[in-house]
Amino acid sequence: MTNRKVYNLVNMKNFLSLVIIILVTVSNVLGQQQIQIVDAESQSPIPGAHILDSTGEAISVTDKDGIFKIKTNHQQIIITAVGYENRSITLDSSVHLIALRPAVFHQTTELLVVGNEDRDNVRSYQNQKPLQSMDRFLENIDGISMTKRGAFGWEPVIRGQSDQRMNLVIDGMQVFKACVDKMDPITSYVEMNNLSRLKIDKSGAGVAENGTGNSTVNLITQKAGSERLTMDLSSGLRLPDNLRTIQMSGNVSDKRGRNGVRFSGSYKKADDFEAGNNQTVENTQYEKLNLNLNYRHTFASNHSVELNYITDKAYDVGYPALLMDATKALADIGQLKFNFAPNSQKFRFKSVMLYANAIRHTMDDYERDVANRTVMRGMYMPMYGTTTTFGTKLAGSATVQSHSFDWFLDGFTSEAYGDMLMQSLDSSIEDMMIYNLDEVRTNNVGIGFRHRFNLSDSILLKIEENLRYKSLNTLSGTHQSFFEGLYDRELSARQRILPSVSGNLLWMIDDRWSAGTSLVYSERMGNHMELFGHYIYNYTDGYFYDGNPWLKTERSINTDLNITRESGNQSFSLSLFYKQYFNYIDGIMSEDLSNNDFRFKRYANVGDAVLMGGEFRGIHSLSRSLRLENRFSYTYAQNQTLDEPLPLIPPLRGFSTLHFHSGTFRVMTDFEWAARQERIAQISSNEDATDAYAIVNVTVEKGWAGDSLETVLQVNNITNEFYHTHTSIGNIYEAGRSMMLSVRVKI
Ligand SMILES: [Cu+2]
Repeated sequence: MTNRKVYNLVNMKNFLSLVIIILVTVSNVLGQQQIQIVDAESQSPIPGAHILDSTGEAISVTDKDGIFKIKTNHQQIIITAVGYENRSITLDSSVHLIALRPAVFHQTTELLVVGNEDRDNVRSYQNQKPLQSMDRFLENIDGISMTKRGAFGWEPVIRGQSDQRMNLVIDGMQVFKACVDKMDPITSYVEMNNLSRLKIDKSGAGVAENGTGNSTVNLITQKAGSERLTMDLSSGLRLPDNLRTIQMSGNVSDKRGRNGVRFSGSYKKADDFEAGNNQTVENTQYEKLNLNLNYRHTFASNHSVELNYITDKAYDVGYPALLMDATKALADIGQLKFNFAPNSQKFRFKSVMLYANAIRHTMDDYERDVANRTVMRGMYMPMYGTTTTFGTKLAGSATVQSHSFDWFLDGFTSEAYGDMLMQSLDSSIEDMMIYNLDEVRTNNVGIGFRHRFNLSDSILLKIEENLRYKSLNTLSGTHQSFFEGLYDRELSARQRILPSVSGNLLWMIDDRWSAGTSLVYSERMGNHMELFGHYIYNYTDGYFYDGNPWLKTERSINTDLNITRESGNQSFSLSLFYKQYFNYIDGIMSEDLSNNDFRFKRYANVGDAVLMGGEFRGIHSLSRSLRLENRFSYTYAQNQTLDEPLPLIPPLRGFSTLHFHSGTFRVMTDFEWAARQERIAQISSNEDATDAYAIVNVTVEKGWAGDSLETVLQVNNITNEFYHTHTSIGNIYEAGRSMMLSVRVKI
């Protein structure tokens, strides 16, 4: 080797060392890592978030893109931002993105009820019990009541508003009932073992996403996880109604967690139940099968694709409050969703979803004594209904001139059909077919925006707006000419542009107290039944209803106020609301068509209505093993034009639960009560007053072998109270004392 070569090599070594030294120095000085803070739900950046060290000292704050820079030498930091839950994290060089979960109160009356996760969160509801039905679960949430027509398919009502005045969606998907008598509320398509979270927006302030400004319940289903293999099996028997249940769910995934499959299934069958007077309530039996399959693939780029399918079959469902029973109710609900990995581009997609669902419903009165009933005497009237819906939902965020906002696009098209065959017992009278809905098509497309403004360290303002185009039409010539004849005018597709807007102010007074207020303006076009329904029997007032395609849009303004206090082991929340409706849509009598046997109403804009009330919720940890929850809700609702209460409004009611747990032994005692309801509708409906009641339920759970085996004993209505709720149509009595034993195995 020549000297020159040795010299060069030494030089090269020095040079390399120098490069390494420079690189190390640069990475120490400049190499502060850039980390972005984003919203866990929308993935949009969170500006103004504070980064605190482990002593609580502020060390940085995020810029308008949610970005801050920090040395990543394994230090512990705490991130705080208005409207989000604090998050503590240990930094290392792999951390580039931190997602914050929106606080429970970030929408003043938005409530996130945890279905199957986080059992020990002071903010979450604990009233969930294994093998509880979705109906019971919903009924115990403050501000929600259930309209009942027997043992099955209760219809949720938020703050006195149901059906067309609220949004009920599954993973954000629009699903329309196929039964014109509302026997098939879509809550029945998600079983408790497939529920991840229940997102309840009581005020409807989340208009960007909900599209309407209506109160919203979103049933969020469980998705495939990265667990290699888990399995959960349970089975139970309840007496005296012989409810038999078998449920299973499981998850499998490959080693790297890139492909995951989750499946769940349940089968239930029940006979007639007994009321508190030990009498059997006829026609309360049911049988139901539900299956769900979810597949998720995560790409190397961290984008992911999900495929979800739900099928639900209910057979022989008795409806004691109605004229007939459901013989078959079928639902197929499918969804394909693409989730984009978070990035910091100026315009970005969060998710794109395509969905389709088909609901079919068959009901008849072949099991009923039609010769001796008061309505539709002397004839059978089997009915069939179907809805088919296709839709898409897109979500993302964008930054325009340093202003960041979330955007939502939503579109669907749905077709509804319903018929009724009248078969007279008198064979000389020919059968007659009536079309309740014939090729009635709903088209909807909407765009929504959500803006957040941090007015100060502790005040967050949220503005949301949505603009929708909705059209309703019937493609059937005969159905069209029926309405043209009834109203004596020419009918074309009914279409509307519907704006809705909300403002939401949140004030984090200190680290325990927060207050919020919101204002929502909303416009609603009548739905397919209100515009194009024909000869639809309403069980609450005994009238047959005809639609009115020329209804004006119903408008509403909702204000609400919320105060929440949360500390380590106490939390309480008080919400008050006031909602004013204009052009309220309801049925009015049409004397020209009515006679002694058949009484008819038509949908019309009847004037103004007002709803107000509130909810209180308190959760107290009394000791390490004792926890008390108290909930109350009250709604006052008045039809201002008729000057009488609106129908089917629950009275003051409450729910208290005492939880005791010691190791794997748990006892929950519920005390459920309602005051007497004397505010009844007698002009627009034919309600009667309902007495007060109180019942006690006890659940005892014991885990064995490290909680992998669990036994549950549930005794409901211990005192065998004979009662019914005000929202039970036809005053059908509730179940008396019942006892259920179930076993659950987790692998
Ligand atoms: Cu039905």
